[in-house]
Amino acid sequence: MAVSDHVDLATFMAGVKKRNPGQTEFIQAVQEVAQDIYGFIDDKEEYHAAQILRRMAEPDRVISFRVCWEDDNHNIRVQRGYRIQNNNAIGPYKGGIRFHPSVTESVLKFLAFEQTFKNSLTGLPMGGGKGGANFNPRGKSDSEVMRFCQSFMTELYRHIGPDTDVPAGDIGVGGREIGYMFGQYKRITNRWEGVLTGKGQEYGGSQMRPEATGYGAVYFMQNMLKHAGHDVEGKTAVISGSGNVATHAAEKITQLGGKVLTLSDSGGFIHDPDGISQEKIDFVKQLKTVKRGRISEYCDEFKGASFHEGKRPWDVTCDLALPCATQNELNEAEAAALVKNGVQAVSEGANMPTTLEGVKVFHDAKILYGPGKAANAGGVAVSGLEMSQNSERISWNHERLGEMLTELMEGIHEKCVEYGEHDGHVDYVKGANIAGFKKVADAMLAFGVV
Ligand code: NDP
Ligand code: 2IT
Repeated sequence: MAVSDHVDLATFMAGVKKRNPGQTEFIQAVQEVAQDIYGFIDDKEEYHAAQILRRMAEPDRVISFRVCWEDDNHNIRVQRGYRIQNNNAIGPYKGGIRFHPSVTESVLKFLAFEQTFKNSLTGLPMGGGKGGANFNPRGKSDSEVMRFCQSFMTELYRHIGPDTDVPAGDIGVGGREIGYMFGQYKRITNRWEGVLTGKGQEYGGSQMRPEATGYGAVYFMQNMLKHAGHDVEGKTAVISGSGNVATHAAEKITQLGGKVLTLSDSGGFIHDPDGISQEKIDFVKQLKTVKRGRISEYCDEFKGASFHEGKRPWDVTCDLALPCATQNELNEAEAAALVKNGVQAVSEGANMPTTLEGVKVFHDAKILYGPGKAANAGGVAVSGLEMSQNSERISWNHERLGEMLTELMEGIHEKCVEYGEHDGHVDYVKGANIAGFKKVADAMLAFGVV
């Protein structure tokens, strides 16, 4: 009989900090999960005895590699690439690839850890992984991006596969980059298979995948509001970011009769009191994915709007807030400003956009707060559907996928309510953490000591 190692939360976290020195984002993500899981497993000795949480917080594999490429001026450039394979208990590793100068092992480990819970919540058979590189696509030519993507895949291909690990997009990785990487994988392996998701419609991509994360985050918000007896219609929304997630979140809020007031990028935010209509959203999509310009250019086009350089949008009074840019973009003071100005619901399109202190402000104020691992799971859920379509060599239509996304987000909301509701209030963080944990943990118990 194994001797139980039933350490308390503080001792557990001290161990995580000691084993991952300086990895602040990773430690933050584990802390946020561990505080809920400790409450849940308090009377469940089997999880302690099998060291389940400790095993989940130790990635199965951290792969790090050199990515060498040549820029347009024939300079040789060297970047660091990664793939973190966190946990494959319930399915192949699955999660995006991020190209951004801020990418470090800590950032990708936090994302792979979060992804494990998120993917479990979808109910689909996907484990958790994440990858990326400290490559900055901004200002690079298409051929530079292509050469970088090809070099990145020249190492990555040996670690992935449709039943092993299936990457997708994330910050700095959209349709263009996925195309270059898929082409290189196919060239090296001579296999056409569903090894990446977020592919173009012409070569096995799923309908609804581009929209899925942003739409899903709004559906999650809609579900939270509905559960509390409210609706999106007629409400004002503040959104950060202006990439894939932000623009599609803005689109769905607008379609549901809400009014979007802001969008942002790393240079600042734009505030449009008239509301960011579909026509304006289309302009932003074109600006960001084709022209690859800055959000400040919005104000040259639409005169009623103002640009706030170097600022984030959380001081703008609103009913709904959707952080859709990056981690730790909403701090304690900003959360307090939102609450003071009467925000009703926050739905996180980004991963861990709110600091631990900010989350506490939302928690104490008892507002409707949907954490990223639940609220933005629509993207990876439709990625899971893309994998199914590729395996079956068929494709489903837009309408069918739209219905499936709606149902998946309802299912995730229900799981959060099941594990997070207490005295008429839903703690969505707790609900998401426990529901996500339980499925992976029970699968790990079934495997014994591996
Ligand atoms: P994009 O690359 O399409 O857009 C990213 C946006 O965030 C840009 O507006 C970018 O501005 C801004 N941004 C990035 N880094 C920073 C920063 N350090 N400070 C301020 N703004 C920043 O990425 P996505 O829309 O795909 O991703 C946004 C978030 O959503 C990320 O947290 C991602 O992990 C998460 N997510 C994405 C999913 C997907 O399917 N794509 C699925 C689930 C979550 P700039 O152009 O100035 O860099
Ligand atoms: O954070 C995320 O869930 C993503 N970037 C999408 C992952 C995926 O595999 O579609």
